[in-house]
Amino acid sequence: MKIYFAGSIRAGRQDIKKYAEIINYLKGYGQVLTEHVGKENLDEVEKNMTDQHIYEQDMKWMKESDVLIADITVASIGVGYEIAKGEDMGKKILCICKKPEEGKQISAMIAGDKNIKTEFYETFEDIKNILDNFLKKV
Ligand code: 6IA
Repeated sequence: MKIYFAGSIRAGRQDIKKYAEIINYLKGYGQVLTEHVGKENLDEVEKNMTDQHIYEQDMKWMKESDVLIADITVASIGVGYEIAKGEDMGKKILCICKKPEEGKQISAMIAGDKNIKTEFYETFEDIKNILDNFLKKV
């Protein structure tokens, strides 16, 4: 199985360690095409890549992928764009999100889309269970 994992990059890297753990866990299910999302030194690795190159490469990987899994805890325009693109391409989509604080909600554009499954977590154990449940059915 080819997995496209999406997580915030320019919108903020505060969850990078969690992304790396998720990617590591997902590798038990197949090939993660977007390992860079969990890499600490991304700007170093990609310093010679133009934004156009990054975009085209990511869209190529998305076309190849069987599933799109996005951590939407850190609200990112790029991740939102990828979710919409993935939906247009007919991908199976799972969004995961840290349970929002009282009074906060995720975007209605994600929560209101019947083609997107969204699950909330508190612990990494929750994340693993959510991923297992979703990927077992793919
Ligand atoms: O708007 P954001 O940057 O937060 O968007 C994050 C999403 O867009 C991720 O899920 C990635 O798949 C994709 N993306 C954004 N930037 C990159 C990137 N390099 N490399 C690969 N995928 C990306 C960013 C430039 C780097 C020098 C910091």
